[in-house]
Amino acid sequence: MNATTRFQKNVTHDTDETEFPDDTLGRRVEDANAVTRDASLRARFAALHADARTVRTPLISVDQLDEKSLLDLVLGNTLAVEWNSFIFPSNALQIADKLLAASTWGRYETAGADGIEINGRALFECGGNRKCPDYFEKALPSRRAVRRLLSPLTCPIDAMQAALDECWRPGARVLTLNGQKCHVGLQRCFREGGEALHHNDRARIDFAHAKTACMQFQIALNTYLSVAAGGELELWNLAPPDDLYDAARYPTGTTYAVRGELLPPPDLTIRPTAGSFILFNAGKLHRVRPVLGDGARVTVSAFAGFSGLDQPLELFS
Ligand SMILES: O=C(O)CCC(=O)C(=O)O
Repeated sequence: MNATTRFQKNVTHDTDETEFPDDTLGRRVEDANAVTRDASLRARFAALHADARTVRTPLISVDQLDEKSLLDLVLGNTLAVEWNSFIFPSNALQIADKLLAASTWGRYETAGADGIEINGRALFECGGNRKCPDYFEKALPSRRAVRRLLSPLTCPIDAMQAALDECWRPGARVLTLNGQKCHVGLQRCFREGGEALHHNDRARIDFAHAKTACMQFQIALNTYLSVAAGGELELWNLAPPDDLYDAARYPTGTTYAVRGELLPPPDLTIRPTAGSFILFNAGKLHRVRPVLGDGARVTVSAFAGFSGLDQPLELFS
C-alpha cells in the first residue's frame, strides 16, 4: 500500500484531528516550510528589484559601439547594448557553418547545462583547479585556429576585442591569470530544447583569484551567428547578493541556476538576430529561453571583467 492510499483511508474520520502516518505528516510540514521559504525569497527578490536604480533605456541599439553606450552599460543606465549589423548576416551564417563543421564540439560538464553544445573551454568549468591545464594550454592555440579556419572572414572574437579596445579608454585585453592567457571565444550551439536557466556569472566565485576578486562584474559579450525559433535572451535588473542567489538555487541537478518562479517578470526580452553583438551585465540575472524546432542558435561568447572606469576590460570565456 502506498502513502497516498493510506492517507485516503485515514481521512474517513470526519474530524480535523486526522491521524496521518508519520511520513505524510512530516512531508506536509516540510511542504509548508518550503512554501514559507519560497514566499520570503520571492519577497527578497521583489524588494531588491523595487530598490534597483531605474534603467532609463532598457536597450540601446547602436550601429557602431561607442564609449557612451559602454559607459551607459557599466553605469547601469541600460540593461543591454545591441549592435545589429556587427557582422553581415550572410557572413555570420557562413562563419556558423564553418565553426559547426569542427570535430571538437562537446558539451558543458555542468549539470543542467549539458543541453548546450560548446567548442572550447569555459573558465567556470575549471572548478577549484587553479592550474586547469586543459583550459590554459589550449587558450591561445584554439583562438588562433579559429582565426585561421575563418580566414578571409573576420574572426568575431577579434572584431569584438577591437571594438571594445577602441571604445574603452584604458583598453581591452586578454585576461592573464597566474601568467597564463585565458581562452576568449567560447562557441555555443543551442538546438531544440537547449536553454540557459536563470543565472548570473561571477568569475570571482567560479575562479577565485586576486584579479577576479577585483572585478565589480563581468560584461557578457555574445555574437549571434545563426538564430532559431525561441532562444530569446531575458534580462533582469537584478544583481542578487551571493546569499540570496545560493538560497534560490535549484537544490539538485541544475544547481548553477536559480529557480525562475521566485523572480519577477524579466525587464527586457531580446530576440537576437544573425550577425548581432549583444553586451549586458552578466552579474545581473539572465536566461536563454528554450530553442524550438530544428534551427541552431550559434554564438561566440566571452566576458569582459570590469574592475573600474580607469581599468582595462579583461577578456575571458
Ligand atoms: O546566449 C545568450 O544569449 C546569453 C548566454 C549567457 O547566458 C551568457 O552569455 O552568460
